[in-house]
Amino acid sequence: MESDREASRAAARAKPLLRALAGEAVWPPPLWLMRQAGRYLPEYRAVRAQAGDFVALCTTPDLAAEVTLQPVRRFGMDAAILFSDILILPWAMGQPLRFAEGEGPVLDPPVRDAAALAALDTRAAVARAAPVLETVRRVRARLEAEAPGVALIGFAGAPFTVACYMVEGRGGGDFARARELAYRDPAWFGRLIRLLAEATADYLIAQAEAGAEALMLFDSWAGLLPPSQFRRWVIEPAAAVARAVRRRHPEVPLIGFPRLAGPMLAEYAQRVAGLRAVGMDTAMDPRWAAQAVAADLALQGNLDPLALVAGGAAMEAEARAILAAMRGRPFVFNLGHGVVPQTPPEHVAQLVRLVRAG
Ligand code: 1CP
Repeated sequence: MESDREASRAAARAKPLLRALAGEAVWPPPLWLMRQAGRYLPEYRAVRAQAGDFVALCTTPDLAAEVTLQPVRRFGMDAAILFSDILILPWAMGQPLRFAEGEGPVLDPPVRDAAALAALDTRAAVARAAPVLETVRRVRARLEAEAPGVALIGFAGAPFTVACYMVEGRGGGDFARARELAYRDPAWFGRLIRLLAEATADYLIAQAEAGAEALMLFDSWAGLLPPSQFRRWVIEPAAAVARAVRRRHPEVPLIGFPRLAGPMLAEYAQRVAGLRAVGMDTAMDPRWAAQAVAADLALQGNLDPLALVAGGAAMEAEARAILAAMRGRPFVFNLGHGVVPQTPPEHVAQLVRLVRAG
């Protein structure tokens, strides 16, 4: 038993991603890509066709575990990210979700009043998400057996971004209705945000207990907010989620990603206590982030997904500039946003070779 425990501690120490998140300037840096599983991979499209719809894929542990592992197998990434979606949590709280072909996610009916809020069942959410937690267990077991240096990342959407989709009922726009409601009825919007912060913390804690070794909070639409609203709806809820997760699992590092935060990234990194890393989006200057964010916090990012589509010398120059800006500090190489469907898989392999060469 004791030697088992020591072996697992040694394995954790040997995982480059976990070392970087613990504040070590691992070089060459660990690497994974947001949306590394997805339509740009033929093996993903094959499983997706087998699953039928996207929610079925996310809630069928065999298939979700398989697509989670595909990019790790093909490219040798340092992390697997659970294959799921940020909208699985509202779905698990009882808001019907579908992914219409070519149309993106639809949450119908939208949540816009007190009655809709009261109808959400936050207590049942973790139980309804059981298939996702089973995927976490299976992926972790497979990684331990087949790729012991690879860490498993669990995730959730941050309350503001998830609230945007719940209020609007769909993606694709600028979430004007949700942002207006936040001004018009902050008491109501605040109740939705608080409810989401609690459910998100419970959901992340459950993922950690199922075997996730790091957790990421995606706030994709944080950059739509002015500073006053950013503090209230992005920083405060992230701090509440981080506090709750840390109380239960101080050993599991949390990565925050307030996309398009611009200079507010510095305040976010400073005020969300307990974060181990912050994500840089495509628009962020890594040289600015390196001086704006504490030296013991890891930075993650931020190659333009379209440079990855282009590949070749242009991509290499962009990736090298990021590496040069990050050298000497804890860093995780990633994109500034998710891999897009038109990305040639060979360009991902080219990027992995370049980053591995340091
Ligand atoms: O196969 C398909 O057609 C579905 C496409 C797809 C995929 C592969 C969607 C629909 N979601 C996902 C997986 C996904 N989503 C992951 C899996 C792990 C990985 O990274 O490999 C993750 C982490 C997400 C997170 C997610 N979903 C975010 C946050 C990150 C980001 O991209 O900003 C957001 C905003 C969503 C919502 C969503 N889900 C899917 C789409 C097309 C969208 C965006 C809708 C919009 O335009 O607003």
